[in-house]
Amino acid sequence: TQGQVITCKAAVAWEPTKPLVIEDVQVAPPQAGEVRVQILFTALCHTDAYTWSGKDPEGLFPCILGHEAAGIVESVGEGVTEVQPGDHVIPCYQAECRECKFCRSGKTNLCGKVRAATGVGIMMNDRKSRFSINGKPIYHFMGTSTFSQYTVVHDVSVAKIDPQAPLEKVCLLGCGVPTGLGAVWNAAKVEAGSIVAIFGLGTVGLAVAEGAKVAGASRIIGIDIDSKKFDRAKNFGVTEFVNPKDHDKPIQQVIIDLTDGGVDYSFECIGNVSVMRSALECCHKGWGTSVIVGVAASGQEISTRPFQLVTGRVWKGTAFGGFKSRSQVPWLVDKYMKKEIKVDEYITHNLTLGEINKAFDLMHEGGCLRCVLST
Ligand code: NAD
Ligand code: AHE
Ligand code: ZN
Repeated sequence: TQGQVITCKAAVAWEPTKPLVIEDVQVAPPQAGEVRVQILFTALCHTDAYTWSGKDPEGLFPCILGHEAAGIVESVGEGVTEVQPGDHVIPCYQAECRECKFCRSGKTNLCGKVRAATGVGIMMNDRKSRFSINGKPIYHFMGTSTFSQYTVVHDVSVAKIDPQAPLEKVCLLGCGVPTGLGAVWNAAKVEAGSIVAIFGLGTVGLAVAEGAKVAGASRIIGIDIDSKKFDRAKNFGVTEFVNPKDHDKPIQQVIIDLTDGGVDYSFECIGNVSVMRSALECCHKGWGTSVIVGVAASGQEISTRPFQLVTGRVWKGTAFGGFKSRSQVPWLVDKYMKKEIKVDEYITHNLTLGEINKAFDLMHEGGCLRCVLST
């Protein structure tokens, strides 16, 4: 198949909110600096649902969504040296070129090399899509488009991993789990003994809990409006639960009262701007740090009294948990193989690519964390 167009099945989002359609899609061969990957397993993340909803200012249609996956390199374009056909890989929506201003700064995991293209659903080389249906181009998404049996990604957007690792599990290391762990380890740098509050106990929030437990946090307070989330969260390290619906007071006041003045670190893992405010304001005066992880819709803005920051609270955010993707995803896979981090426990459902609309429906049910699709 090398050098040839591959026709395969992919789930196409033709329009916001309209059910995805499994189509025969033509996937062009990889050009210079590109890699064609056979996707074997892909999970769904709430960011896919967010873009599908039409609320993502970067959402373009028709497109192939999906960004949490694992597969095998099918072929590589000219000049690609770091991966070869047969390599097991995880596509990385946050690239790492190791050459751009961002990568060289040592201050961020964001990479500038291909971001301008991945934000508008095309490849850098010729500013075109590699996906088409009978000649009509279909946009890429986040530089990954994993809801397809084959995809084309930039070489800076693919991490080579241990071939022994089970792809049906480690696909989760493409987004949600690293995001939560890294929010704790890289963005907040939680110290042993800290008090932590987590708003939202989905996959990302539970991975924050796991990261905080590993970091030695003394109290891990989980906040969710769905009390059904609480039992499971204990297994990920959450020590106390608060449902805002059980209280008349603002949730930040409830947390402040519980913690003698506020928490050391808080994490917003929902994407709700009013919860982001609560998460900041439940932090302790003088040092409390709040990390925004949730993705809020287009047009939404955060606010607080500047006095909150004047008196020492810190507001920050993180993408992919601050992990440098190509360097650190293989390290996370190794940690999973050594049983130092959980992955299997976040997988609550397994379906096929053909059942993707059912998988999106499942996301809105409280019991679902990650649903892994086999392609
Ligand atoms: P999820 O929907 O599984 O989890 C969200 C949780 O928040 C649910 O348990 C829900 O019951 C709870 N919730 C909703 N409204 C609430 C409220 N007002 N107060 C308290 N709890 C509330 O989602 P997820 O997959 O864990 O993702 C969480 C967010 O993180 C999403 O916005 C997603 O887009 C974003 N995300 C960001 C990054 C990043 O790099 N920054 C990476 C992955 C996901
Ligand atoms: N396109 C959205 C922003 C979406 C967003 O913030 N994406 C996160 C990853 S979420 C993964 O589930 C991210 O990495 N952001 C940094 C980046 O470079 O995109 C919008 O609102 O415009
Ligand atoms: Zn995601």
